[in-house]
Amino acid sequence: MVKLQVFGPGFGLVDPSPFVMKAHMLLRIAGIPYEPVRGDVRKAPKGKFPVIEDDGEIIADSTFIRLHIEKKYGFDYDAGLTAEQRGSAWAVEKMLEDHVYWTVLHERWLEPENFARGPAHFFDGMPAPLRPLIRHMVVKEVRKNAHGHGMGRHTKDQRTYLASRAITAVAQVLGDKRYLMGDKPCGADATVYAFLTASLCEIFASDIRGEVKKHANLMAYAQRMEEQYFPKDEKRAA
Ligand SMILES: N[C@@H](CCC(=O)N[C@@H](CS)C(=O)NCC(=O)O)C(=O)O
Repeated sequence: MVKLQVFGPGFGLVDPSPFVMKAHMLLRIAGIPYEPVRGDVRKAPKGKFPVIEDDGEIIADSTFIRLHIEKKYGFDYDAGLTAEQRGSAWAVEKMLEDHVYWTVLHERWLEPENFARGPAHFFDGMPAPLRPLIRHMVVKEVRKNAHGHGMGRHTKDQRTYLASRAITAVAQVLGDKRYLMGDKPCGADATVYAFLTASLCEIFASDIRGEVKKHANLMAYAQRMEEQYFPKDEKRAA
């Protein structure tokens, strides 16, 4: 069975990482049985999760996981879509992974109150005397990465503006459809679900959550996807 290496449930979510949630969804949409296993991200081939192991093959990165599923299992996530829809779906996905991801990351890791509520606890298992040092080092690394990406160079208002434009764009593309591109899920729905759910996480003080809540269609979508792909019992177990 496919093994999906994950951080494991956290922040009331199936996984604190939107990219790991996306991988869960990709496997579920394709109907591939899999087992989530907690791994050590430092040992991941690209130093990031998600990673899957499939019959001895290791695939790192959510997009390459999608491509692997398409190739190995002959599952076309975007079957039935026009070329224009395929292009739009891909663009929506990459927009979320660029602007919304880095804004969520910034809110969670680089706003001290949010950090204390969430990511700080990732280090609770470490020896107490080392904990503050390790937290400090990891936050420094996150800040460096956000700066390197570019989103970390903006003001908070500018980041929120860019994220809110992305969220509005998703709402505009979704309209009153059941899934992003129509009446069946496509590849980008895995990403849309993952990033909306991450943005809506209740434990953080978040401007992005407020932006998502402005769109009734996105709220209904997130709930529908949750009920369809992450039934309540399983969520509670998480
Ligand atoms: N491009 C990657 C991004 C994955 C990613 O950024 N994962 C983050 C968690 S959200 C991670 O594992 N970070 C660990 C680290 O940077 O040390 C994908 O699509 O899978």
